[in-house]
Amino acid sequence: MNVMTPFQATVNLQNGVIQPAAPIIERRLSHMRRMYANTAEAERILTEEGDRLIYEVYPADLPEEEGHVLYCTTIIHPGTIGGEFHMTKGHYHSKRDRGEVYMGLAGTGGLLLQTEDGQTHYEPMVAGTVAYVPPYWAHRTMNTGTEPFIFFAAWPGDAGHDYGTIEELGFAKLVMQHENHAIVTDNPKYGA
Ligand code: S6P
Ligand code: ZN
Repeated sequence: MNVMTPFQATVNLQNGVIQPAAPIIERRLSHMRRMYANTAEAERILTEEGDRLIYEVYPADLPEEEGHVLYCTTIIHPGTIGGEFHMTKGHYHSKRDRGEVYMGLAGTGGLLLQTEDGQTHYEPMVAGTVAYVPPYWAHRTMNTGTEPFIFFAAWPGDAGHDYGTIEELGFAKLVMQHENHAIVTDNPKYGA
């Protein structure tokens, strides 16, 4: 039996920084240039404006093993690409029957979910929203506001991440800016 020493960490509720944490993960537009529906606009931004920082993840330094509960914060910076809100790559868990809990800490955002049998769902999130990702649902978050959107996540240590399925197929829905709010539209390229 491998007994870990208990510990605590601090989450800064204003900027999402966890201390102590493992090395920060940065996701820039170049890491997800084909994930935005308007790929021509993504390429234009990369060429003319540079490689935008879309989001950052502060992961807890924990073993990715059955029995542990992993956690992190995610900070999605505000902005749009061709009207589509800045978002995470999104993934299924490799073990599809592993769920997850999200809690909004600051800003305004959304959680887009879908199943492999074609169900889709959208939950708006603000500070204090606890959003549950049940087993079998792919999940992607987006910043639908004008300030950084920050949330905390906790999930089973053996869940794993399957990014390839989303990279290949995308999400069936897009979360777009329409005047001053978010609307969920069909992804014209989904399944194409
Ligand atoms: C992990 C959990 C989140 C995301 C993070 C970044 O299971 O769902 O911590 O990893 O929000 O999103 P992504 O899709 O790049 O992992
Ligand atoms: Zn997840």
